[in-house]
Amino acid sequence: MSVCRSIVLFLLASLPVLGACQSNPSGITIVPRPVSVIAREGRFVLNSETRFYFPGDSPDWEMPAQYFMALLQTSTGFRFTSQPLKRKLTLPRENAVHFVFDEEITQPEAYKLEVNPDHIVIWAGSPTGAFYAVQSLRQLFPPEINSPAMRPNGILWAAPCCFIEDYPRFQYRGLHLDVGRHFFKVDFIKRYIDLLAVHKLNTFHWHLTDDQGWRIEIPKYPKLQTIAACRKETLVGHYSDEPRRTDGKKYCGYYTQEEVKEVLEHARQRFVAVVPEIELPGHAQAALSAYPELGCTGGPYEAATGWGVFEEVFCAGNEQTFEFLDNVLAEVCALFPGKYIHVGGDECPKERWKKCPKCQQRMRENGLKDEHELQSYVIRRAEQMLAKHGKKLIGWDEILEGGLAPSATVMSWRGTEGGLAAAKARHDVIMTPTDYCYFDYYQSEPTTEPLAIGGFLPIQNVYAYEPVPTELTPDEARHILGTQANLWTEYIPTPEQAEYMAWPRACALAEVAWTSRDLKDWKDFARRLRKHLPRLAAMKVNFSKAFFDITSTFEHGKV
Ligand code: TNX
Repeated sequence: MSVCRSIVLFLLASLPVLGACQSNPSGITIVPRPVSVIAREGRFVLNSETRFYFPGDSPDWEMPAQYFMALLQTSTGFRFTSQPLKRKLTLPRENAVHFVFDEEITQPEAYKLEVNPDHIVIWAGSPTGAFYAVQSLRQLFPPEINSPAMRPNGILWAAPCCFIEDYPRFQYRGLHLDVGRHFFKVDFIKRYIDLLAVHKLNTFHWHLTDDQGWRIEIPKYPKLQTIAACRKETLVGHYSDEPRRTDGKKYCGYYTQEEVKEVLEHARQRFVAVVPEIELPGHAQAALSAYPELGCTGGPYEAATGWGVFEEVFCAGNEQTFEFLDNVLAEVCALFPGKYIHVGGDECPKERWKKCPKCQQRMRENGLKDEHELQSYVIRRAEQMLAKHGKKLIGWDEILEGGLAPSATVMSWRGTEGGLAAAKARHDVIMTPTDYCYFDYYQSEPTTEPLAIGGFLPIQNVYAYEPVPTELTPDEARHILGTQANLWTEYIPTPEQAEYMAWPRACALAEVAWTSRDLKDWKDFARRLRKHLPRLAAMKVNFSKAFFDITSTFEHGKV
């Protein structure tokens, strides 16, 4: 192509795009759906001579470029060269992928992407946007590009020419993993984060402590590692099964601080924020097994071996509890660079507090009228502990019950009411209602599925989710930061099964979180997902095939 034509195309591509909502009948099948995709004639073919250029004045810009090159090199076997450039790109070079800083793109996660027959250009206002452009771009190549091993020769590494403009609907796009009920090793956590990033999800909520195990090393409290990280055995079958059976096998696991740092670095390179969760004042039985003086009765306690909600919680009348929480949260704040720390707050039975003289005294001294207010007192103190380290508190919607802590962000899980009330009170909200966001629920006919907790959440229900309740005024709606799906692991003992439950439902969640509301369309999503699943297959993801049951039923007109 002539230099002149390159310049003209380059300028053309920089013009605002008309018809942003145009449907996209081409072979371009990106998930989540971008704001605008314009298919053009021709294709770009990647080969061993392709070069990569990125802005040379910030190390962060090298990250998306290196990420993309590593991905391509693994599957194609090509060895590429990259080169930092001065800020302004004057002329796109031939057979090159250019990462270009564009100061006019002010939304930090937005990008523009142009594929031409002889070059590719990614424009973004920040490396994050460039990273998301890479995630779209990889979906233009054959699915084998995602392979973790080199593919045999003979694949034409071609991407169709197009111009894409894109930015997210919500700033918070999360996926959660419970490592308390079952423990997942660092390699799997990294892979989980990889898959989040592929789908432009930007937050990993790491549920690190629960009744059945404490999974993060806190050097100041070594018994959290030697005692609280283990349970003596695990329930077999469903928790409602009679008679109750256990496996008799000790079950242990925790992450060292070094391992946590390794995960955090991995997440940083994928522009994923990690929100750690330290459960308080409920779901604390494992912690109490190590430090029984923090419970109302003094114990003894042991980490739970089955599932459910347990009465043994942190004692809210005991000042030692607050000292412990302050020290633990200080270590957690020091380790995790993000702005949020999740402190749980859910499912905290109040039986112990009702009978505990210290708790009752605390209530009298502080003018708290009931145990719900005592729970709010605990959360408020946790908020102050976090504020010392410049962090913000997130809690499950139970934190509303005795009055909200002043700047708490609410994760609404028991339906949307909690989120609604919090947004009306001008608190930030993350929507994660069970009916749409609980990936521990069955996704297909239970008799054909591995044992799960119950419920029924097929992928089309996930897709149908609308996170902003209609009751909110536009001003209140601004407090809905986004949405998240949760993967509770009572019935998910292995990495394979965790993937099975998460994918492809998380593809639907990603589209709910990323794609503009007016572009959401189940039929179009289903068409793209059919093309997307081979990409997940190339990544060796153990995704569920339940989607095919649903779509074939749809196509045969039975639903
Ligand atoms: C409720 S969601 C819980 C979890 C369980 C989950 C099972 C939430 C804040 N608490 O402890 O694992 O249900 O679906």
